[in-house]
Amino acid sequence: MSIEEKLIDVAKKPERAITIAVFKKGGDREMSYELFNELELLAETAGANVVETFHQELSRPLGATYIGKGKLSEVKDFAKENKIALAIFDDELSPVQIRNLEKELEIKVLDRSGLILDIFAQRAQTREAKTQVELAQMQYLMPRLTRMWTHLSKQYGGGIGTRGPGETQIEVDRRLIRTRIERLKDKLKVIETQSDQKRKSRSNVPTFALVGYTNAGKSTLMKAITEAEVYIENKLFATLDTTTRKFSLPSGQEAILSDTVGFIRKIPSHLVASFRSTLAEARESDFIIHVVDISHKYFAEHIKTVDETLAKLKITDKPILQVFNKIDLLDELEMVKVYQDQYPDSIFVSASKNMNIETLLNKFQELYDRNSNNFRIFLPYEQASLIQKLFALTEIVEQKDDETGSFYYLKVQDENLFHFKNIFEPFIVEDEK
Ligand SMILES: Nc1nc2c(ncn2[C@@H]2O[C@H](COP(=O)(O)OP(=O)(O)OP(=O)(O)O)[C@@H](O)[C@H]2O)c(=O)[nH]1
Ligand SMILES: [Mg+2]
Repeated sequence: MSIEEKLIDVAKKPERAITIAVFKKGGDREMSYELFNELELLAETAGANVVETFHQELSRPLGATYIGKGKLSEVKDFAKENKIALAIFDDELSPVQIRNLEKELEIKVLDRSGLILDIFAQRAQTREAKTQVELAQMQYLMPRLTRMWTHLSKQYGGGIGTRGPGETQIEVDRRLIRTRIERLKDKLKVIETQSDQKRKSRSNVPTFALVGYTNAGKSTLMKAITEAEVYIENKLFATLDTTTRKFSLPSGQEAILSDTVGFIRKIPSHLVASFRSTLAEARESDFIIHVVDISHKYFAEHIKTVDETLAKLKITDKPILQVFNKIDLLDELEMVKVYQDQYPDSIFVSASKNMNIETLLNKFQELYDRNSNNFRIFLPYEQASLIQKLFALTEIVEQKDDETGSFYYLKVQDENLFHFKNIFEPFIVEDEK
């Protein structure tokens, strides 16, 4: 077994686990609880069986052991009595904290970042996702190598004399990992160039990217809009790879929709950084569709997390549409009206029950029209003299005649925009709902 395999093997979690969090003193206790629940979900997604949860209110986690002495011994006693093999902490722990906690508790310690990385590693399917996860894992492991080694030497009988060779071994391992990190980065560059080329080849088609908190229903919405066979599951991080599909806007304009990996609170920064190429589809798209699970009690927290992650990824200069999903799960449908007043620019749908998908597509159309010099005009027959100009200044996508005149759906190049508006402004039709 190579050292890398050994390291990953050590990080494998056994079955029975406990979760531990620090709640901010004076904070909203109910909300802290609810958000802490997410760690349990993550742990179960990774395959652990969470037997008990512990929390302590502190103004901030302790530098040496995260939680206080008293709490620590309570946790230790519980772990002993209940044959717990793994303690999962709700924040990213420092290498020192991990070392101290493992020494104190005498069971394996995993932090939130390690857990999320583990889930990603289990779920990665394509070469791209696998490479990205491995890169993030290596970067995460690097500063934590000491404790891994301590653990290994303990496991392999260690004892007298292990310290010297152990330290040397760490240096060797560090070098190995550093080389591996460089190799993975090179590999990702190649993959990135390939997908850049693919994207460029369809540069004329407007692209919409679904982003949002994990489990918000992005893939389900993708399926509702494009009938794509995508993987949908009531688990965190069902999707890791980007899928893109063609679909048509109500005007008939061809467009592309992409679905990608979800975000989560306290996502490890290495992971966001190494998923750049997967998220490139969102970064390069024309419009961002932010999907929110409205049935989640703290969806406002989720919105905040997604906004922050988008900012980290520097995706801030695009038109964003917020879509509230799972309205079928609201206790009363009238609640939609209340939320609608709160978020007047958003659309409310149920992706799995196919509710309001048409309204959503009309909104897509509106976004596109507003941002791409696309116009709908109605030209009465008595204005027929203007038709020559219309043909000269625009590209007509669609035309419909009725008794009094013609509807045109058209595209205008930037250089003709001023001239076009000068003449045709009075004939522009807003939205034909
Ligand atoms: N009741 C209800 N459930 C929904 C709706 N949309 C999605 N779901 C369910 O929510 C769960 C998550 O859906 P996904 O589409 O996999 O969510 P996602 O955002 O792609 O999640 P990740 O890929 O994990 O980030 C699944 O169990 C879906 O069936 C909806 O409108 N109503
Ligand atoms: Mg998904």
